[in-house]
Amino acid sequence: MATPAVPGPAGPRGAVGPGEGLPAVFVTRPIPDAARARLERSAQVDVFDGADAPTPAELVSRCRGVVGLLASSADRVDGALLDACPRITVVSNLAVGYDNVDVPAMTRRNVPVGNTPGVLTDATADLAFALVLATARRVVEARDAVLAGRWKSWDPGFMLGMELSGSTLGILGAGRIGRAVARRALGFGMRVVAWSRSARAPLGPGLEAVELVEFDGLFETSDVVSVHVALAPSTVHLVGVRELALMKRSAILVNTARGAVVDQAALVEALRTGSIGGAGLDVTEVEPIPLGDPLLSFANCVVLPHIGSATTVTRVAMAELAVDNLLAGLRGEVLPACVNPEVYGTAR
Ligand code: 8YV
Repeated sequence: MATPAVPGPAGPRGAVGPGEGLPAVFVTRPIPDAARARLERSAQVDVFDGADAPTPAELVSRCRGVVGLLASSADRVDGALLDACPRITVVSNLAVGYDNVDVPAMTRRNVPVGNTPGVLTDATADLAFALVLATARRVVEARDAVLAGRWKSWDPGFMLGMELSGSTLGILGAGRIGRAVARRALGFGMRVVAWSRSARAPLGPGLEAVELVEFDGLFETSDVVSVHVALAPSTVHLVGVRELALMKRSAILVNTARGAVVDQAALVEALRTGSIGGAGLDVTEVEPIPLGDPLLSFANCVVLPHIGSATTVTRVAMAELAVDNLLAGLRGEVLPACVNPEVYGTAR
C-alpha cells in the first residue's frame, strides 16, 4: 500500500506532512469499526451519525476545515463544496460509481478522487441476479399472494413466470459487474448477449459464449435486459421510450446501476401499457423512492432500496479501500483506486 508519491506539475493540493498534527477528515456515513479505527489512528475523524445522509448545508458546515472527505453516493461533491471548504485535499467515495462527484471540478483543483472498484462486483451481480429471479419467477408477487390469503389450492395456471433456462439475458454495459452477471446467467443455462461501447469479444475466461450485439439488437432479442453502465452525461436516460418500445412484451428490465440511466417516466408508461413484462430495480431516479411513486403500484415491478453492495463482507471491503484511498491522499501518495489520476500528471 505504500505507493510512492507522484506529484503532478502542481501536486495534489495542500498535502499534510508529518509533525503538523493529525489531519481532520469528515466521514458522511458510519463505516465498519475496523476501517474507522484504522482511520482514527492517522486522522481526527468526524463521522456523521444522522439517520439520513447530511444535507448539502450540513456537508459544507462539517467539511469546513477538514482536509479529507469520505463521501457516499448520497453526497453531492462539487466545485462549490470545495470552494467553501478549500482545505480539502482528497475525496474518497465509498462506492464504485462516482456520478455524485464533479470529477472535472476536483481535477481542476488538483484533488484526487478515490472509488471502490472490484470489491463489490460479486455482491452487486448476486443482487442483479436476485432481481432477475424475483421478477422472472414473480417471487414477491407470490409471497404477497400467500400473505393475502390468495393461495387457495394448487393451480397449474397460478403465478406462471419466465423459464430462465433457454431465455436470453442482455447485458447493457460489459464492465466488471455486467460480466459477473453474465457468468451467473450462463450457469442458469441462459443465452447471453451483451452491448458495450468499448469491450471486445471474448469478454473473458468462461465468457466465450457471450455474443456482443448492437445496441438496438440487445433490446429486441433479450428476455431480460440488465443495466450495468455507469451514470454519465452520455448515459442519462440511455434506456428511454424508444428502447423500451424495442423490448419484447414479455421482457423484463433489471437495473442495479443508477436510476437515471433509465427514463423512469417512460418505464412507468411501459409497465402501465404492458409493453414490457416487468421490472426489477435496485436504483431509482430519486432515492429513496417516494411512497406515492407510480412504480410502486405495479405487481410486476420489484423495487429495492439500493442494496446491491449490501453484504457484510463487501461493505467491510469497501470501507477498507475507501480508507486506503483517504489515507493515501492525506499522505500525498497516489490513491490505490483513483478516478482522476491526471492530478498526478501521469496517466496510470
Ligand atoms: C453503494 C453503489 O452502496 O458502489 C456503488 O456505486 O451504488 C453502492 O455500492 C452506494 O453507492 C453507497 O455509496
